Amino acid sequence: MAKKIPLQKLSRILKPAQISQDPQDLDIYGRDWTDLYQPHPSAILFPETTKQVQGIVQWALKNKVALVPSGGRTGLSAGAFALHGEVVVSLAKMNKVLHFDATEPSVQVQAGVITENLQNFAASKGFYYPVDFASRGSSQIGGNIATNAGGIKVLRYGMTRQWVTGLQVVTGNGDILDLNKGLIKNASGYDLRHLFIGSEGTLGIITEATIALCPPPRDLQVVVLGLSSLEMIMTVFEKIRDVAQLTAYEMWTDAAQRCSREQLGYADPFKQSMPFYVLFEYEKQGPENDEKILDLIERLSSQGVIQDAVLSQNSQQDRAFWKLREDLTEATSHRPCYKNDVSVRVSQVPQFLVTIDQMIKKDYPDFSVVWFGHIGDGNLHINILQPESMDVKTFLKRCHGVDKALFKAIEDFGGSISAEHGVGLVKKPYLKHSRSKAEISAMKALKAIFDPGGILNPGKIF
Ligand code: 2HG
Ligand code: ZN
Repeated sequence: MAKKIPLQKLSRILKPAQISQDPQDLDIYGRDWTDLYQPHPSAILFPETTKQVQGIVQWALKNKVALVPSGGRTGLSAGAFALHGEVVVSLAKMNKVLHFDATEPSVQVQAGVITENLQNFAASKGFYYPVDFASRGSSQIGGNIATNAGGIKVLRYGMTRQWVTGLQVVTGNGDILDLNKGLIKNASGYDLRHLFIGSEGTLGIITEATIALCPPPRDLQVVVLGLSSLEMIMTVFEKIRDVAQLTAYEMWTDAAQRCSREQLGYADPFKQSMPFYVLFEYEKQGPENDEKILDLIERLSSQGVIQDAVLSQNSQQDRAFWKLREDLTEATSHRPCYKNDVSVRVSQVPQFLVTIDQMIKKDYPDFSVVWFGHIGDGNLHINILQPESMDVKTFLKRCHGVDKALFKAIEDFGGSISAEHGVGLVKKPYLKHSRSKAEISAMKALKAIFDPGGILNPGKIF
């Protein structure tokens, strides 16, 4: 890559205000939420149109400049880090809702629209955009698509991929591709749209998307359970799912609950602490169904499967319960924290978690794991806080050891090294544990087709 970046040549494409080398901007836009690296971008560009993005890519191709596409920068795998003087392309100014179609229903947006704004827009039209997670207020739809974001409602509504009916991207060749054009049925060859979803900015820069919407759920009921074992969590899941229209089934451990209490001052939902907590949410189907669910909770409580249960009484309590789960990233951010998001088949979650817990107890006795996650879809978040008595350097070194053992176990279980955060820089040494040699070489071949100059987010994924 060229050392001197010829930014002056961009003056035909961008206004001066769309190019920043302000040290504060370089620091803000050169990173995401991953806490492991120091950003070092050369400049930040703020295009406002797809044509401008195309102009930037053509300029980068000609001048051998590496580009890092950047959304809301809430990623946790360093997929949006510019470490080596790359030029960051922020989509923040491409934040318009372009078209709403009430018949389908769908909405066409620019990539920089904040996820929560998209949700609110859908609600203002009487519809619902169901992909949801704690970073909704900062993350952007383009970034959500680039990482195929999941979150808390995947159990009912699936991942971001499921909602993208049209996608506009600028490839590393400078081509503008309009993929699938909002169609529901389209059997005309390869569906390239799905290649770009989850490609972490390595094949093209997402500029616009058409997003399907759905009817909003009826009344939602939030319940928090206290449980004594993982097996019980799965038993309750199987039984509750039979009677309740679940929208979420989330879990966290007593160690996680302690972080919420100590760091955020959140009250425990129960009089005494529980080994495991589950939050489940369901869409109410009427009094008869509500009765059935309550009966089941009572029965499971009297059988000792459920230790304690509390049903939210109003929307304020709904939010307070959800915060117990959603704010765990914040509750574990007071000290350096090792984190990983992995997935295994849902039925294998207990065995996997026990395997990892045993490995850590044996090989890393001074580490204590804070587990939480979307247990209903097999996605676990493993967090380990740096022990107070350990220095950062030793901690990070030992975390590499955890990575190796964790990802080896993931391979043995046939799971994924990243369920929803992406590979980015953080997980790229471990991709081979989830993907075969043949798959990785097919991915590299695809990269060479769409980004022959290797200018798009180089060094990410592989
Ligand atoms: C969540 O589910 C997010 O809260 C963040 O995916 C997970 O901080 C984490 O490890
Ligand atoms: Zn998550």
